[in-house]
Amino acid sequence: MKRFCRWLLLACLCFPLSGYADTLTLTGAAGYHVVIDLREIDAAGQAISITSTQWSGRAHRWSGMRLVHLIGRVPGGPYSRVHIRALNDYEVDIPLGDVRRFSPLLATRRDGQLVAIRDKGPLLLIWPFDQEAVLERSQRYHDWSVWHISQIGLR
Ligand SMILES: Nc1nc2c(c(=O)[nH]1)N[C@H]1C(S)=C(S)[C@@H](COP(=O)(O)O)O[C@H]1N2
Ligand SMILES: [Mo]
Repeated sequence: MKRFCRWLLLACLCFPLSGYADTLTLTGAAGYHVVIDLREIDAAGQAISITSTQWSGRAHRWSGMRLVHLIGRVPGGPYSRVHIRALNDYEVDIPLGDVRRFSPLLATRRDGQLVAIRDKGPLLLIWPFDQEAVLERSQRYHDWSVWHISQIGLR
């Protein structure tokens, strides 16, 4: 699987103009496993967050879908944590309490444009840093600002 992810990352870096780069795998209890085309998230994507991040000095208009809405679709539970994995094998485990409290955005677009893999796309988790001062002060929300997202699993 790791080898496949590296291959996929390489393929996407080589063909950055081929449009949507990837899919998102969503998993949950009792073997729940769906592969979602990012087009679906983009189409659902009327949620917006205007904020700067640690990687962009200025504020951008991010659009996509609230993570809470996506995980609300997953049957089973109750769940307490969401595990997020990226194309570069980076992974984090976020308590659902933080997700419900700050409602981070699963962003497919920055200022109206799809985000290329070489620009930390195609899917990024954006916390509302400019609206909630506490996020900026705590290192964990920086650590939880995952880009290159490829898998989300509820636990
Ligand atoms: N896909 C992916 N997302 C990631 C990381 C990573 O290595 N890969 N690093 C995380 C960490 S530890 C931090 S602090 C923030 C900011 O990273 P940067 O300042 O190096 O851009 O991105 C987070 N998101
Ligand atoms: Mo970090």
